[in-house]
Amino acid sequence: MSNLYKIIVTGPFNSGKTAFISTISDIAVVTTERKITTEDRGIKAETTVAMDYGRVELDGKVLHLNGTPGQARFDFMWEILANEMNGFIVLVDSTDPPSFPEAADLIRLFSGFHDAPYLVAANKTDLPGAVSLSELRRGIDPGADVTVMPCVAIQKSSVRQVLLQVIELIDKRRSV
Ligand SMILES: Nc1nc2c(ncn2[C@@H]2O[C@H](COP(=O)(O)OP(=O)(O)O)[C@@H](O)[C@H]2O)c(=O)[nH]1
Ligand SMILES: [Mg+2]
Repeated sequence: MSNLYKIIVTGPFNSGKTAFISTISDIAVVTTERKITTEDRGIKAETTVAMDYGRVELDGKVLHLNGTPGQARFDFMWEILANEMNGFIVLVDSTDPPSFPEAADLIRLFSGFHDAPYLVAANKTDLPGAVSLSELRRGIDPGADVTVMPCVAIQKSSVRQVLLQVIELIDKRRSV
């Protein structure tokens, strides 16, 4: 089993994606420009996307974390990125119910591209305005089998918990 995990960290604007990656990354988080190339009927198309990138080693496993940019462009470039990923985390700001529909859209978008394991991280649960996990689940309605877990992206132990959970989902998938 490979010890390399490519994970997308997505979520609405201000949900905590950059904080999540910065808190845990072993390297300084960089906003990288990535060149993405696709080929359709022999014609190569290339574009550059900017995304937060971090890397962390957890229990001997190497995780590459790619945070989607604030204003995600919902086009085929995301599909290409998604296709090389082993799993997704959808971060949601628990204090911002108006952002829940966008989180639901992101779940549909990324899970539609590629059948990779994912979970929903209910972020900012340390703040007084955070709604309960069950309210957040009702607002996003990800399906009964999808894990929704609390998260505080500015706390390393919390980010670690979320990542270990995603690794478990990916390993389960890899072993079947
Ligand atoms: N209290 C608290 N603040 C958070 C948490 N996660 C992110 N933030 C703050 O929320 C704001 C937006 O976070 P950021 O990572 O920039 O969101 P992004 O747009 O998804 O990259 C920043 O001021 C963060 O410090 C959290 O779990 N708890
Ligand atoms: Mg950001």
